[in-house]
Amino acid sequence: MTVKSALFALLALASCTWGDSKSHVTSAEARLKGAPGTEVRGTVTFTEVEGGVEVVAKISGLQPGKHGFHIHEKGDCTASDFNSAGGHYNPTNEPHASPDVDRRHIGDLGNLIADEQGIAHYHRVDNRLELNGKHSIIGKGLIVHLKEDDFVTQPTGNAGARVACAVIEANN
Ligand SMILES: [Cu+2]
Ligand SMILES: [Zn+2]
Repeated sequence: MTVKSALFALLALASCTWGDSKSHVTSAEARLKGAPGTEVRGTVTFTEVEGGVEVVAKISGLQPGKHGFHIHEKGDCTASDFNSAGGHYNPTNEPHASPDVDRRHIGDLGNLIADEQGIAHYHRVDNRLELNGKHSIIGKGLIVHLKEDDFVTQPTGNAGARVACAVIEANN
């Protein structure tokens, strides 16, 4: 075990021991529901790893091309247009941006890229996502958009309609 991984394990343990009585969440899942008239489906997993949270997704039924992919502030997919999920998850009050810059919404995950068959694979280890603590993503919404996130337009990235929605649920 390296010093870094030992420290990570200790920190993870400490945040459980000293936090509330609930167990420390180490993974979560979001099962997407497509908007009416679409066939979008897929599962997204979130796993705590050294350096952040690993996000893995395989999503089908998309139009070929790029689709904005964000965590939104409310885990509520009840409205048919999924506007019930609110805006991008942004508890640190930062501008909308690419996931690869420091100042961004915590929920900014960039774009899914669907192939000619409408299937998108996504993999990222993200250093801003957390499964525990006050900025936890558990219980938040996950949205796939019709259009590409331009990383510039505030506060949405101009990604258009919401074609799929999920609630991020802890596995443990
Ligand atoms: Cu969004
Ligand atoms: Zn954003």
